[in-house]
Order: sequence, then C-alpha cells, then structure tokens
Amino acid sequence: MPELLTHPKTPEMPRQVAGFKSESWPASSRNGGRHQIGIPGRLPSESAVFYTSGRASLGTSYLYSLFARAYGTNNLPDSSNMCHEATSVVLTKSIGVPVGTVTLEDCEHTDLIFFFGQNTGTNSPRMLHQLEDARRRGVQIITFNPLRERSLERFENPKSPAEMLIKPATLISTQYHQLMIGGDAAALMGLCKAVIEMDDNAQAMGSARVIDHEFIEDHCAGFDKFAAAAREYDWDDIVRRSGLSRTAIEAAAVVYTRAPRAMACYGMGLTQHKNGVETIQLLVNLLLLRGNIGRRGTGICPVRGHSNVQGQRTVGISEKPELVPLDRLEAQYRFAAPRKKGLNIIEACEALVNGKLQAVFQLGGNLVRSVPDRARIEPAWRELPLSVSIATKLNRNHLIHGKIGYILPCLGRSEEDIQPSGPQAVSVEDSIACIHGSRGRRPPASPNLLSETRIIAGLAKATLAPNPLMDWAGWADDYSRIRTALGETYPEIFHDMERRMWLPGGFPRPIKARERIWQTESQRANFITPEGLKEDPHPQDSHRDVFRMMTLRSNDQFNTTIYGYNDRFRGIKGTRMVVLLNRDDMIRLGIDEGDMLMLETVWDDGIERKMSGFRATGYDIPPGCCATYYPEANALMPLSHYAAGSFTPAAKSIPIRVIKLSN
Ligand SMILES: Nc1nc2c(c(=O)[nH]1)N[C@H]1C(S)=C(S)[C@@H](COP(=O)(O)OP(=O)(O)OC[C@H]3O[C@@H](n4cnc5c(=O)[nH]c(N)nc54)[C@H](O)[C@@H]3O)O[C@H]1N2
Ligand SMILES: Nc1nc2c(c(=O)[nH]1)N[C@H]1C(S)=C(S)[C@@H](COP(=O)(O)OP(=O)(O)OC[C@H]3O[C@@H](n4cnc5c(=O)[nH]c(N)nc54)[C@H](O)[C@@H]3O)O[C@H]1N2
Ligand SMILES: [Mo]
Repeated sequence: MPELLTHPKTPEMPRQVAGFKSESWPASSRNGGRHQIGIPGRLPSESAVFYTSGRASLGTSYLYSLFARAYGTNNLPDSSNMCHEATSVVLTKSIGVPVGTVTLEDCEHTDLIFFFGQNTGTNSPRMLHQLEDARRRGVQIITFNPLRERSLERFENPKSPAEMLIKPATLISTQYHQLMIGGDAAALMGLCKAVIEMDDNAQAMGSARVIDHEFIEDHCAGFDKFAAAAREYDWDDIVRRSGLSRTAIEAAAVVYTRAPRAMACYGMGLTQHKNGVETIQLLVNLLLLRGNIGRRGTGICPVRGHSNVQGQRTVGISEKPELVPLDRLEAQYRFAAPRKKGLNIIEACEALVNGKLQAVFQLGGNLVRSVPDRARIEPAWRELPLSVSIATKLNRNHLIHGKIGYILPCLGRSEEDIQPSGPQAVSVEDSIACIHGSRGRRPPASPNLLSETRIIAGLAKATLAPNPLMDWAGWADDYSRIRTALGETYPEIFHDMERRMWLPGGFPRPIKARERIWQTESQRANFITPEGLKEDPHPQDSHRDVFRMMTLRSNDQFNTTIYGYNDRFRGIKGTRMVVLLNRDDMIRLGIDEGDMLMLETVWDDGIERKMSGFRATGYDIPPGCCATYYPEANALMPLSHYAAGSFTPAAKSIPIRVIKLSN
C-alpha cells in the first residue's frame, strides 16, 4: 500500500485506493482479486477525463491539474464549462483578462448597477449587503430578468424576521425589465443603439457628448464598425426579440447616460444560452461606450458560483492548453506536458455516450445530475470502465458509477486538516479576484477522512512514474510547499503567498484591465460586433406552441444537492416538479392551475426527450416562456444545445412543447 494514502494519524487503516498503481493495476494480487474487469494496465491518457467542480482549493486544483498533465492529458473540464465559460472567452478577447474587473471599492463608488440574469438573494446573498448600502446611497439599479425575483425587488434580511417587521423594506431595483428568455442580446443592442443615437443627436446639436469619445479614441478598437451595426439595427427587431418596448429600453439608456460611473453584474441568465458569448460581448460594448471599465466605481462583474471556481482556472484547471503556462510547468518539473486541446464538458459527455472514455475522475461534482441528456448519460456511465469520485457528500453519481467505481470521501473545507507538519490552511480566489487563506476549524466527520490534497497526491504518486521534482509526499505533508510551487509557476500572482493570503480581505490578483492596460491582440479594448446578430437564435420556437424553457435554482438547493421542496422567494411549496407558465398561455392551451403536464423537447436529432409529472403553475413570466427546476429537468436538455464559442449547455432556453395529460 503506498504510504501516502494511509491516514497520517491512523496508519493501520486499510485504503481502497491502494490497488491503484499503473504498472500493476488491476492488481488482483494486491486487492484479493476483486477487480476482474478487463482494463489493460495503464489506460490511454486521452481516454481519461479529470473533472473539477468548483470547490477544490488553489493548491489542490494545482496538484490535480499537474497529475492529469503528467498522466498525459489536458482533459480537464470543470464546472465553469457549464457556468461562466462565455465570460472567459469574451473578456479575454474584449479586455484582455479572463475575469471580472469590479472590486469591493468599486461597489462603494458606483452610481448605477445593471443586473442581467443573476438572482442575488438566492445565489449570492452576501452581495445583498453591498446592494443595500448602494441603494441607501441612491445608486440606480436596473434589472433585466424574465422573472420578478423577489430578492432583486426589495431587500429583506431573511436572517432577521424581526428586522423585516420593523424596518421598511429597501427597494432594490429602481427599474425592472421583464424581458423574454433569451432576449438580452436584443435588449443590449437596443441600449447601445439608444446611447449611440443620443450621442449622434448631441453632436448634431453641438452639446456635450454622450459617449466617452476620448476613452474610445485612446483605448478602444472596433467602435466605428459596432456603432454602424447598432445604428442599422432595427427597433422593430429589438422589440420583437427582447419582448420589451422601445420606451422601456430608452428609459434604461437615459439613466445610464446620466450615471457618471456604472457597472454590470450578470449570471447564468446570460451565459446559459446559445448566443451567450455574443450577449456578453454586447454587455462589454455597452460599458465601453461610456468608459465604464478601468475606472473607480465601474466595471464588469460576472457573479460566480462555487467558492473557488474562478481560482481553479487560475492554477491550471482548463482543457485549453493555451490558457496554461505549459512551458513553465515543463521547466519546473522536467516532463513533456501534453499540447493537444483537451475535452470540455460537452465533448467529454459526447465521448462518454459514444463509449470512447475509459475513466472519469470527479474532484467534487455530480455529473449524472448536472449535465444535459440524463437519459443518455446514465446508461453510458454504467458502461464506463472506471469512475472515481472524490467527494464530501454521497450523491446520485455514487449510485450510477463505472464498472469499477471508487468513492473517495474527503474532508470538507470547514473541517480541521492535520498533516505531519501540523494544521493546514488552504487558499481560494473569489469572484472579485481576491486570493485568501482559509483554515478548517470543525472536527472532521470521521477521524479516518483524508484531505483532497492527500488523496490526489497519493493517486498521483501511485499512478505516475517517479519524478523527484514532483514531490507528492512532501506536498501532502505540508501544503505551504504547494504554495511555494505555485509561486514558481505563477510568480506574478502567487509571490510571497504565505504572508499575503492572510492580509485582511486577501490580496488582489493583478488584473491589468483595471489599470486600462489591455492585454489583447490589438493592445486595446475591443468593441466586438457579433457576427450572428441578424440570425434568430431561437428558430424552433417561431411556432407559438413551442416555449422557451429556463431551468431554475431555488434558495433550498446548492446545485444538485436539494435541501428542501419549498421555494420561499417564489412562493412554491412542497414540490419542485412544477412548470411555471404565463397565465394567458395557460388559458390559450386550456391548462388549469395544478394540471399534470408532459414536456417534450423540440429538437431535430431524432432523439425523443419527454418527461411527465410536472404540475402547471401560473406565474408572472413573459408569454411564450416557461420555467422548471434544475436538475430535475436535465433529461430534457439536448447535449447538442450549447452556446456557440463557449460550449456552455444552453440551460436557460430549451425549446419545449407543453402537453396536457388527460385527467
Ligand atoms: N443557494 C444557492 N446558491 C448558489 C447555487 C445554488 O444552487 N443554490 N449555485 C451556485 C452556482 S454554481 C452558480 S453558477 C450561481 C448561479 O447563480 P445565478 O447566476 O443567479 O443562476 P440561476 O439561478 O440559474 O439563474 C439566474 C437568473 O437568471 C434568470 N434568467 C433566466 N433566463 C434569463 C434570460 O434569458 N435573461 C435574463 N436576463 N435572465 C434570465 C432567472 O430568472 C434567474 O433569476 O449560484 C451559486 N450559488
Ligand atoms: N439544467 C441546468 N443544468 C445545470 C445548471 C443550470 O442552471 N441548469 N447549472 C450548471 C452549473 S452553473 C454548474 S456549476 C453545474 C454544477 O455541477 P456539479 O459540479 O456536477 O455539481 P454540484 O452539485 O455542485 O456537485 C455537488 C457534489 O460535489 C461534492 N462536493 C461538495 N463540496 C465538495 C468539496 O469541498 N470537495 C469535494 N471533493 N467534493 C465536494 C459533493 O459530493 C456534492 O454531492 O451544474 C450545471 N448544470
Ligand atoms: Mo455554476
């Protein structure tokens, strides 16, 4: 048994993972002959996939990606593939950084915040304090969301019912635009068009400019082309595609042009669409028009999901080799890093369904529930030769596993982690690119639990040919050595990390766009004119009986972990198997409140996707749109329905036919 995989405090504990050694695996002599399934010796590196859900710390993620690359593959898809991938794609091209630019200080100095497709109260309640402070200062908040999310309408402190009774609720959104699902690209085009037209008028009248033309001249590229496209874009198209009136869009534009400093926050309502990349490009353009990037009180703010989902990308978790300093890794560890692009989550699922994968590792996550096309994924998973899940909680994927399936329980972040060098700390990077330390304090759920770091180091040491420069044992014994290694690979970010990660609030990762240094090809901030603007991204639902369906989260879930069946903010009780429908649509289709419905995906790949058991629920949602919960409805999502350019599953615009079942 490799020593690394024994618990440092209880060396006598037998460990399942012990048989996982490349040259001898499956090691029937070592594990009593239990694994008789025919996997020959070492698996081809490209047939293995190493998924990361966004919780693992910076150090663990760094080791995990090094393990995968030393094994020979860039097959490192992660949860941001399903989340903010469009953000990394767009911001890198537009402003030269893969992450947002907003800091806490910016929130304190802004005059206007746009909210596009992000449900703050449910999914990022910590931001509510900044929002409440902002409202008290008179900051304008303009929200675009098909649903009137209660927590974006008024601030209520859910932790203090007494306070809710005494204090009048603070209004959050000063304008609330209930656009159609997927109508954001059109709405943003309308906003940009209105601003550009106001500027054209101002120039004609000889009055003060509306756009920040000095910033555009000094810093930007592509403005003329974009402005021409915006002037040409037809208001009728904007109104039809956004589901908003011209007056409503112009009202938002007027407030925007009066705000000296503005920022934009956004979430899954923008990214999980076929045209998610284009939509975010337009959002960046809107900000650039008035110099709202790289100045105090301004910026773009993708609101992230898991606690370290942004950070894991910073330290090498990515299927895209160009995003990783492979030359430095090679020099540091003297190995040949794979250069071939790895599989993203969609490609990995396709390979799984087509029987092309031999092994899937999950560092956190519950892929059978979180990815599209459940009815195709589950049987494919059962045919997979090997599945390994390092997890803090049991989940569905532990029941639906590969022919050989390992569940490796690990310590959670809040639990105390003691290694031979003493209690350990880890580090993460948050949504505003601050890196900080964290130390678990709670007693572990079991004295035999290993840490994620130790498990990965153990697997790597047992699997890879020895390389004295990859000190797996030393890393597992003392995590500060991983931070030293991180500092060598990424000196500009992680120098002197041991000290800086404990500074109050952590230390900011250098984001050049904050200083108006644009690390793009043009060395400028780019107005990108989306190519597909004229195309209808939703051709299927030109038929009036085909709805655009979004999949939602409630306050009582964290992704695939469901804690309760009430959605208290939306007033839904006792079940999650509901379809939220516009009441006029219900009348038109002869559907009554509470009727049982079947949903059928309208997709042209010859695969039938139907699900029944949904209860009709009348709701304030635009006509032609409907909503169900994630992950329940994932069987209805086609794997081939994803965002162009980012491969993010289009979980917010599934074309659906609603069928009433006879009573
Ligand atoms: N309690 C809790 N917190 C969480 C999570 C959780 O599951 N539970 N998950 C975490 C993770 S991984 C993530 S990524 C984040 C997700 O957090 P969010 O980005 O807020 O994601 P969602 O709740 O999926 O959807 C966000 C909003 O998009 C709106 N929307 C849907 N379609 C459209 C559209 O076409 N246009 C616009 N403008 N809006 C639209 C929906 O009405 C909803 O209000 O939250 C994180 N935090
Ligand atoms: N239809 C639809 N599908 C979606 C979405 C949607 O809005 N609609 N959202 C997408 C998004 S944004 C995301 S991020 C994905 C999420 O997809 P996943 O990453 O697959 O799912 P999670 O539910 O976050 O993973 C939960 C599991 O992670 C493990 N876990 C939790 N914390 C830790 C930890 O600290 N360490 C380790 N090792 N394990 C841990 C637990 O075992 C838990 O059961 O789903 C995507 N799928
Ligand atoms: Mo996410």
